[in-house]
Amino acid sequence: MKRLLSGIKPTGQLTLGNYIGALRQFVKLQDELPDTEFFIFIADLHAITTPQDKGQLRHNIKSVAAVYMACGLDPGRVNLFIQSEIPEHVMLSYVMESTAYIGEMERMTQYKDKKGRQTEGIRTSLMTYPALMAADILLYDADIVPIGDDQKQHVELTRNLAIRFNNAHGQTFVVPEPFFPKTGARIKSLTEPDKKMDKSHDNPKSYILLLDDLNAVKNKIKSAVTDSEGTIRYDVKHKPGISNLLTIYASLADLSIKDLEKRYAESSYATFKADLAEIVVDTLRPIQERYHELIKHPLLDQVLDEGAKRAKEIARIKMLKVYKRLGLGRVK
Ligand code: ATP
Ligand code: LTN
Repeated sequence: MKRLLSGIKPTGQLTLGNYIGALRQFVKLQDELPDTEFFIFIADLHAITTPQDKGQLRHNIKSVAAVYMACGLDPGRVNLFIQSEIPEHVMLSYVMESTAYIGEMERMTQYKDKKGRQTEGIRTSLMTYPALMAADILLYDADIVPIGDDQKQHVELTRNLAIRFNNAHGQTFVVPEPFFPKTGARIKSLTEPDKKMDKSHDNPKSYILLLDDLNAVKNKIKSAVTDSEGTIRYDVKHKPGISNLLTIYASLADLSIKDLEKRYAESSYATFKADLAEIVVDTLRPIQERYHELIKHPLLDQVLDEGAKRAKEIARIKMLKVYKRLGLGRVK
């Protein structure tokens, strides 16, 4: 049976970008790939590459798990678990650090971006983070890794590390394939449409949170930055704002951007934005309702316990194999 794996960091509340680029894809794939076992996890160890408040982090971990389920992940189909509950992630991460070169880590665009935004106290783990991500993937022999555009380089590095390790020590890891959504792999900020919509951004108007108040959502869409041309057409270079809104619309309504351009050929930005606001609100309303039921329900802990149990089974065996291949300890 093939395996699919992906993770999300609990570094804040999830955005519409996370939903379109990640969560929605997982839900679709769970029906499209019936013969694939799913591993979806909350990457809490990745969160501490930057400072976190302990209480907030604890809340976010459960909250992200509840959001996953509220978006339609079926606990009968998916192993949902918390990364830090499986110590093998850290064990394999160290092995990956001992497989990767420093130059490879320093070249990662996300590291360079994040380092640029912080002035002091940049943690070592911010740089070595792709080794942990490689470990997350290789531990479970994942064949398919659905991700947004920003994670492409990390999966490419994971493939290189798997190949390097296999060549040096014998066949140990499956070389994973990334999987990108057809539309919406990179939803942009509503205020700066040349940048990614990002939950760690300072300006709340730049992102839509899945749990945002629905009136606030409408206002954020109405005040989204566009341009002065007045025609609704897709042109990322000259019209990044409208192009981003078209992408959000097309993804949520399952329509093509071409169809939307035709439909709104004679319309104003205000009409287009009002329709989009309705679609976003109609998408978020049922997710929010299910979320508020789930976050208090004991089912959530049961699902996370079962997910951890299955993950542990696989991770333990893989780690024994890796240590043996490397000649560590007394494992024969
Ligand atoms: P941070 O801002 O803390 O780095 P993030 O949202 O970039 O967080 P995650 O929450 O771990 O990072 O992202 C989870 C998944 O959501 C990843 O697969 C990522 O590619 C996808 N994703 C994140 N932001 C967007 C976006 N704006 N558009 C499309 N997909 C996105
Ligand atoms: N690095 C990713 C989250 C992540 C992930 C993974 C995604 C951690 N481990 C393994 C896919 C597979 C991010 O920041 N979005």
